[in-house]
Amino acid sequence: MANRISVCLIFIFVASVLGECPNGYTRHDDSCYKFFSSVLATWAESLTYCELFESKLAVIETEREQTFIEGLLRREWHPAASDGVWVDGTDLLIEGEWIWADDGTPIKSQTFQKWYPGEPNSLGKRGEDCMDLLHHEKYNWNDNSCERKQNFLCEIETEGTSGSGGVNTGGIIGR
Ligand SMILES: [Ca+2]
Ligand SMILES: [Ca+2]
Ligand SMILES: [Ca+2]
Repeated sequence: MANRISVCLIFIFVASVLGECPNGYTRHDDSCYKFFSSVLATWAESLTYCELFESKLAVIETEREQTFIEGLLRREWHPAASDGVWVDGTDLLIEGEWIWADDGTPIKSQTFQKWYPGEPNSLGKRGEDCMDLLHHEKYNWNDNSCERKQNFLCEIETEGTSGSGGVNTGGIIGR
């Protein structure tokens, strides 16, 4: 029994060193992604869901990442899925100043942005302060009402070989 447990622990250890994704998550570059397409949640609820599974709402930093995400959402889309998919962007703190909630990075400081033309438009009396990807707008970025219940995309940033090509940068992690 004890042996089984230690074998099990070794597997978990090896898996985490190799940077494998937890069950249900899909790897792309240094991250793992999970599209929760059967849960409807407000933006804040979806953030909590992601945390429950050791992840965060997706932070989209590059065109390459956006393209992967579009493919993933398209593949897993189904007729009962919501049109919008929550990701981590918000301007809840200061209207018009979009940040990634995870670490507060201003989105305008990022070279890559993919707002749908005319977005963010903060529609309606109460405005729109949370970012989603709209299925009918080819998963370009939109601002939506944070209270809306819809599906969401979680991301785990794994450590290990960062950058492309798997260059060994000298083992900063785990030494
Ligand atoms: Ca990311
Ligand atoms: Ca807003
Ligand atoms: Ca909008």
